[in-house]
Amino acid sequence: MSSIFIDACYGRKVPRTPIWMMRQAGRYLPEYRALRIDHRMLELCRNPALVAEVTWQPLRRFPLDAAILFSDITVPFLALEIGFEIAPGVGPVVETPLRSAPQVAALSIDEMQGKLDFVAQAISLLKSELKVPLIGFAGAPFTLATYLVEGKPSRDYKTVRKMIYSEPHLWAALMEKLTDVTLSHLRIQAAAGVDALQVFDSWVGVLPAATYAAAVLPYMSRLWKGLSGLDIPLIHFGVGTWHLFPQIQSFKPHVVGVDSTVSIRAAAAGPLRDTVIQGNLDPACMFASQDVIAASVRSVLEEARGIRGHIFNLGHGVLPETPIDAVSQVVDLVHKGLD
Ligand code: 1CP
Repeated sequence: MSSIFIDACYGRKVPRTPIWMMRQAGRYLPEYRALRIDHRMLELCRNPALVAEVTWQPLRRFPLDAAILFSDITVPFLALEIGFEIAPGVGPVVETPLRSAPQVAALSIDEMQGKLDFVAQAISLLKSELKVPLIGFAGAPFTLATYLVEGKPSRDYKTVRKMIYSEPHLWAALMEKLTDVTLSHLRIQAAAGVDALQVFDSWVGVLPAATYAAAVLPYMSRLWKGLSGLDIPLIHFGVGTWHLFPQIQSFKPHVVGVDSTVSIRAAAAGPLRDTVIQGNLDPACMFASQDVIAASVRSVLEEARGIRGHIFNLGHGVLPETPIDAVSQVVDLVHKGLD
């Protein structure tokens, strides 16, 4: 498949900037909300035909340059037999938060592949029909740990941060297991035929650089080494990670996704000079007038003008209730490019 998205991931010259949006499937689409009336979120994720349908929904409306598999970073918890649900309007909620050595020791990562067969089936269905690349994804070990240890979405990740400093052996044991979980989750998707993989370390930006170096980087380096045999581009994404860019660049992702607070130009001239950059329109701007949206898109494109490689995206996911016309306008503007 020839694709400007894949070419851009490898830093090859492309005729225009490719675009896709994190959370391009989801609650801002009425056809998604309609499906959710009869199906819980995890039920959608486990049903290959419904996964394919939801993945397709944004592509029927907008000429996006890539699709992203509809799933969630917590889906491997199903294979680990961790009791959890995805609570509407909240996010992942774990029945018994994981905070002790016996709980970590009891996590069984055997036979993940068999238990996540529905993921591979959904990918096969999609690959037979999609005309654009399909991005698979997984949560990075730290971000998975935030849900398992805190037990629910958090603002400050206090329990996790306390564990890192006070119980380094427990933390290391948990990260070892979760690195294997992330590796399996990604390998299953690669074997089923996805064209690129994105690793979401969404919340790791809360850690100081020295803590990341000691408590996260060794596992991310092992993860990236474990993926090096795959012949597809690998994307890293995290929020608020400017201070971590040198360490993130050290394991050599093909692409680094950046949030809306990052100056793409400054990152490309400094700590991300060796990678392609993905981002970073503020998703909130899509609630404004057409003029404001146009100026905001232009500003991202101008920041990225002349850098090694750029994939247009938002700084984080599409917000629920984003006007559909705004999404459409952004895609069209990026396709037209700067004059
Ligand atoms: O319908 C609903 O109520 C469910 C809302 C929802 C959706 C649509 C959740 C719960 N997850 C998803 C899908 C999802 N999750 C995708 C779909 C593919 C796409 O179109 O992009 C992806 C890529 C994810 C990945 C994900 N899940 C991340 C990483 C991306 C990010 O936003 O940083 C994270 C952190 C999660 C956890 C999660 N799952 C759901 C929510 C609301 C959350 C975040 C909770 C929190 O704030 O901590």
